[in-house]
Amino acid sequence: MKARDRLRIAMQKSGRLTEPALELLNRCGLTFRQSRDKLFCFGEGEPVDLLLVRDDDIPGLIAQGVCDLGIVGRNVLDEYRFTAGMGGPALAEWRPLGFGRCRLSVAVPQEVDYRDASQLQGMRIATSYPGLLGEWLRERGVDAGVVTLAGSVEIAPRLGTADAICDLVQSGGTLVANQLREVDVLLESEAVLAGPQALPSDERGDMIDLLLKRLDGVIQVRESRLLLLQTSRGALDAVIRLLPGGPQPTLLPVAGQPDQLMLQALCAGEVSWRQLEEIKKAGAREMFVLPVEKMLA
Ligand code: PRT
Ligand code: ZN
Repeated sequence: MKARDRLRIAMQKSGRLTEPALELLNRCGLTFRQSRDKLFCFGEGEPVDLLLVRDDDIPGLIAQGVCDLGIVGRNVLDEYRFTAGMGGPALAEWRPLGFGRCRLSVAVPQEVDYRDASQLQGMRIATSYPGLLGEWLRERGVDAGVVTLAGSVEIAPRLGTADAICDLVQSGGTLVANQLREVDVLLESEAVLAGPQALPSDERGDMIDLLLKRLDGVIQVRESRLLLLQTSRGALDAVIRLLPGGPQPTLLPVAGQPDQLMLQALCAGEVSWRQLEEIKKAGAREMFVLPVEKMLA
């Protein structure tokens, strides 16, 4: 096989997305031998290699055709579209991956009153996302100064170099520590599988197709929960009405208790404490929520 007959995926070399991205690829049956410089990882079983780079470089590598796919934050992908990638080949978000969740938000000093974006008029806003922020301000007809910083955006208001910031927020702890208040969300972000708009029409297209199918299976299992509970026959309808979405539940008799049933339901997504409490109120007991390891329908 010639080198470029192999699929090449770009991912973050060292950062928040590295571990979960590798774990996801492993779950898809891909394993890698790391090279000594740790830039390139050769795929062992399948013809899929990894390029380990800074996350900011990933969209460009896909646009240039150096890599076929990339695992990157939506924030980075969308920022690229409005800056370096403008006018270049369009990139697509192939799948949301469910990790690296955060949001790109505007925050102002705690004492500043904020009702809507119009109050940012004439302000200086520090950010590492000038493309996304500029677009957001334009859509709202707000004329504000965008101060582009590579990092430590959150201290700009205290230093007097900006009046507000636009940065990634996860727990909100960084904002609180810097006496800032989150006031508007520009983008809900998570890691995504990014690629070109259209699949290549050669073997690599088929490999991407195969990888997407495995990925869908892995994501579906990861988000599935098995709910087990006991209920009386009388309460069954009420209990079933409260079950989170998923296929029809399975019912089994309980030995020695003809009025009782054991119910088993596959749920698409997390089952919250509140949902459990509601189901219990409807008459269920002995409830268990279990993760699903593998699934073959
Ligand atoms: O070296 P390289 O350029 O590859 O790494 P990096 O430093 O640019 O990226 P890294 O590893 O910090 O983040 C990679 C991606 O993780 C981001 O592009 C986001 O898609 C995602 N992500 C998820 C986050 C966060 N959560 C996050 N909390 N990226 C950054 N943060 C920072 C944020 O900038 C702020 O400083 O954490 C702080 C806020 O966190 P809280 O919890 O205090 O709100
Ligand atoms: Zn980065």
